[in-house]
Amino acid sequence: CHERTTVTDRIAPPARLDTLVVGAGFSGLYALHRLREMGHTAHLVERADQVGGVWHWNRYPGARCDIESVDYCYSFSRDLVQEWNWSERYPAQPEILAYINFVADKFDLRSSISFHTEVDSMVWDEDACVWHVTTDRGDEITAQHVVMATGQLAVPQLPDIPGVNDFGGQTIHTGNWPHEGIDLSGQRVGVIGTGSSGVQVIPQIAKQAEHLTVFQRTAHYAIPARNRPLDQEYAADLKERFEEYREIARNHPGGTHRHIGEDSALDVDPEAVIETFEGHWERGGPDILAAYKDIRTNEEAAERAGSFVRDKIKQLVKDPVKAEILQPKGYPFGSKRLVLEIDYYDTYNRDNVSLVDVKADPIDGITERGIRLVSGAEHELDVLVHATGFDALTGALFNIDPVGVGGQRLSEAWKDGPQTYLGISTHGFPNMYVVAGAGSPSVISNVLISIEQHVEWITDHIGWLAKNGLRRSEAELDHQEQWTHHVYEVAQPTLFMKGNSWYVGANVPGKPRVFALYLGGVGTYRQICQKVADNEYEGFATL
Ligand code: FAD
Ligand code: N01
Repeated sequence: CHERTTVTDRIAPPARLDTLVVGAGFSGLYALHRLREMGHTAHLVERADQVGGVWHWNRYPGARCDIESVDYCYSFSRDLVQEWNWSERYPAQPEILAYINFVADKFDLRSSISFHTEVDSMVWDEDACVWHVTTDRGDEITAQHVVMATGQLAVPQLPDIPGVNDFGGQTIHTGNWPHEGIDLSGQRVGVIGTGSSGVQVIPQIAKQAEHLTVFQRTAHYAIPARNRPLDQEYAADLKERFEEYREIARNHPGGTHRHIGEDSALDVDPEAVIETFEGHWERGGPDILAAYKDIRTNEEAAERAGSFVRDKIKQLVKDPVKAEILQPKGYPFGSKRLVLEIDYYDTYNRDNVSLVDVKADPIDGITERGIRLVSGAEHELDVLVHATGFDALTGALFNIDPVGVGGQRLSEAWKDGPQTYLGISTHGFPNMYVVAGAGSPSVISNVLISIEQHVEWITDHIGWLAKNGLRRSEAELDHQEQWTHHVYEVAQPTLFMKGNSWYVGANVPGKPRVFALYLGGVGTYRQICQKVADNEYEGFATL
C-alpha cells in the first residue's frame, strides 16, 4: 500500500450543511471523520485532486518528515495504529501520502469530499447564523459551522526578486512540485533557498543534474537526521503500548518524547557540553534543541550549540570557501527552524555543485536566461527551483478572507497579526474554527498531536452547541485580547524574534513581525483548552 494514492472525480458539495470543512490534509480529514461519527451533516472541500495536504503538494525529491514516524501519525483509532506499519525512522513524502490515503480508504472519507474545488469566499449571515460559502466551481454552500483546516504552510511564496516571472526555462516551487516528476539529467539547475525544503532537495538534485548552483542568502543550522529503517521490534512494542506512549506526547511541551535538559548550558563544563552535543550529532534528530534548558532563551547558551555545528561544517565541507559560506552566522542557533539533513554538507564536495553567497553579492534580478547578481555575474540555467517557503499561517485564510460580523474581513481584523482566543476562534467570526493555526502550538510542535487535540476540542464544542440548542458561538473580545497578549508574552523571552524567518513573518513583504505560535507547551495548552471546555466554554459567547 506504500505506492497507492487515489485521484477522485469531483462530486458537488451539498447546498446545506451543519459543518463545512475546508482542506483535506491531516486536520480536515480527522475533522470530517469525527463530525460524521457524531451524526452531523458534514462535507469537505479541497482544491487539490486528492487527499494529503502538504504531503500531496510537496513532492520534491528528498521531501521527508522531521518528526519520527511513530509520532507523526494519528492515534484516534486503535485499529489504524495496529494496521499501519512505518518503514523508516523519518518517513519520506510518498509513505506519508500513502498513509493518508490509507486513512481516507479505511474511514470511507472520499464520499464526503469535493476535490478540485477551492473555497473563494465566506460571508457570515447574522440573521440566519450561518456562513454563505462560494467556490471556484460555482457552488453555493450554506453551513452553520466552518472548520478551517486550510493548513499552516499551504501557500507557496515566490521570492521578492525583480523579474521572478521572466525566466525562460522551467520554474518550480518545492511546494508545488510537478506530480509526474521532472527529469533533471543534463540540466543546469539553480536553487534559491536553503531552509528545510532546500536542504532536502539540494542533495537529490545534485545527483541528477549536470550542474547545480545553490543561491544561499542565509545559511541555516542543519544537523544529521540519521534516518534508518524503523526497527520493527521497537515498532511492535510501541503498538502494544501505543495509548500510554501517545499520552506522554500529548502532555509533553513539544508533543514528542524528547528529553528536556534541566541544566543551563552555561553552568556545565564546556567539554561536557561538547560531549552531549556529540551524542546528539551521532544519534541525529532535532533533540539537541532541548539538550539544555536555555538553548532557546539565552544567546550565549545557543551559541555553544551554534559554534559546535559550525565546527562540524568546517570538518565536513572540503572547500574552505564553501565551508565558510555554509556556516550560519548573525542569528542565534534555534531561532530559525532547525533543519535535519541527509548528505547535505557532503553535496558541496561534489564537482557539479557551486555555491553562491547572495548575501555578499545579492541577486539583482531573474532574467530570461538565469540569475544576474549585483556584481554583474550571470548564471545561466535551464531549471530554476524556488525553495523559498510559504506565506505561513495566514496565507490560506487570507486567500479566502472571510467576511464576518458587520462586514469586517479577517485580513482587517488581523492586520497587526493574528488575534485569536486559544488560536481556535476570532471575535467577529462566529462559528468559524481554525485547526492548528496561529495562536496555538501548531508548527512549533509535533503537528499531529496538536491537530488531534484541536479537532477533538472543536468537534466537541460543535456537539455541545447542538446538544444545548445553541446556534452561534463567538470568542469574547476580552478573552481574545488576553490570549493574544499571552501568546506574544510567552514568545518574548525566547530567541525566535531574533531570527528572520517565516516564524515571524519575515519572508513575506509587509507582513507584521509577530511570533504568533503558542510556546507555552502542548501539554499546558491542552490543559487550558480543557479547562475552558469544562467551564462551559468560558470566553465564548453563545446563543
Ligand atoms: P495541510 O496539510 O496544509 O492541508 C491543508 C489543505 O487545505 C491543503 O490540501 C490545501 O490544498 C487545502 N486548502 C487550502 N486553502 C483552500 C481553499 N481555499 N479551498 C480548498 N482547499 C484549500 N510538521 C511536523 O510536525 N513535522 C514535520 O516533519 C513536518 N514536515 C513538513 C514538511 C513540509 C514540506 C511542509 C510544507 C510542512 C511540514 N510540516 C511538518 C507541517 C505540516 O504543515 C503539518 O505537519 C501537517 O501536515 C498540516 O496538516 P493540515 O491538514 O493542518 O494542513
Ligand atoms: O522555507 P523557509 P522552507 N533571495 O522559509 C530563502 C516546514 N518544512 O520551505 O533565510 C534569496 O524555511 C530564505 O533565505 P533567508 C518547516 O516547518 C519541513 O524551506 O530568508 N533567498 C530561506 O533560505 C519549515 O520551516 C520540512 O535569508 C531567499 C529559504 O528561501 C517550513 O516548512 C521540509 C529569498 C526559505 O526557507 C518552511 O521551510 C520542508 C530571496 N529573495 C518544509 N526569499 C522537514 O524537514 C527566500 N529565500 C520536515
